[in-house]
Amino acid sequence: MKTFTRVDSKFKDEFFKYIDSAKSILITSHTNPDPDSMASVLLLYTQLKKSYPQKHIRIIYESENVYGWGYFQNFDKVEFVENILIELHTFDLLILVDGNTFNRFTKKEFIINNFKINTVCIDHHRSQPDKFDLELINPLATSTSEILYNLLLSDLKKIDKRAAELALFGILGDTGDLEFIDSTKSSIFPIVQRLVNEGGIDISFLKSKYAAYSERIFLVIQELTKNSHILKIPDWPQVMVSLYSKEFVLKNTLTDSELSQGGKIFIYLFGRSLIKVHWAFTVTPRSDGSVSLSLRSQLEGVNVRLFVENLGLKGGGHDRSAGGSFIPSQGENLDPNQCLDQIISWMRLHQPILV
Ligand SMILES: [Mn+2]
Repeated sequence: MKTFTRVDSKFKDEFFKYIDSAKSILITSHTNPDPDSMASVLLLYTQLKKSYPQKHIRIIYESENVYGWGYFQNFDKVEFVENILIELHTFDLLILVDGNTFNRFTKKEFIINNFKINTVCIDHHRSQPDKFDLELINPLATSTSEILYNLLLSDLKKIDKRAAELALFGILGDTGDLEFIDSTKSSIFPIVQRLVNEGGIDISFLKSKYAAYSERIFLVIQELTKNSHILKIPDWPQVMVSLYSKEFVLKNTLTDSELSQGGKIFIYLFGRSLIKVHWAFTVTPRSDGSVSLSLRSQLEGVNVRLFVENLGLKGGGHDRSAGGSFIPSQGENLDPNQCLDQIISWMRLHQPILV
């Protein structure tokens, strides 16, 4: 096992040794992909295919289909499956991006050592990583896309438009359109400058290609706004919470992906800006019977990554942006209101850990 925290020539040598010796490569990332996850798998695929056109490379997510990102190069190559483990034994190299534990890309229990496969991880999360043959984890990077820029694009004489768009898609996603940046992350600005210049990119035009939302998603945002309330629990910073009932989801035949998208827009718009309310989360019933949380926080709010981990949910993320799920036992259909009650009871018994 070799561990790196930054892209240097040693890491590049190691990385391309694995690529050179692999006959078939599986690129994957966490379930319910966000922009950085999707940008990372596409960027990796696109650049590797340019250098190794003959190699068998596939992008597979164990996730429900995702719509709305078809503008990006090679999005049509992304496969969404129910059980990625069925595919796993047909590859000799697994590259996991934007996640650093095996349970981020599959919900199934499995032991990686039972597969004859090399493993590479490229990520920027702070959570405790699993063991990979080669890993590069840099929690100071704004995004996995930034790391992949350094690995695949920074040495190029000129970055082509489609690759620049991908890298920018991921960076904008994980920085909240360049909002969540402090002095530890400001080295992203010259990268953004180069991507915008060489890609000839107008950011608002690019965003119109992937961030526009449908009336159905607007319905989700309206429902969340209507149902939102502020929770005041002793010792805890006030939190904005919103949820919707299973009846609302069924009546409007909303898909998991529409609920996620609406939830993210709601929390992005309203979750961190209310005076004296520094964190927020949404509670969402899912088609597989689970209930998922999406959480955002800011300074003076709660560390939402640790909140999810300490609550014992499946999931993870960053200190100020995380997600997690209550997993039902076989055949069970969890109720969002009961899950929220469970969270509130837990909060009453525990002390908050702030950002
Ligand atoms: Mn990321």
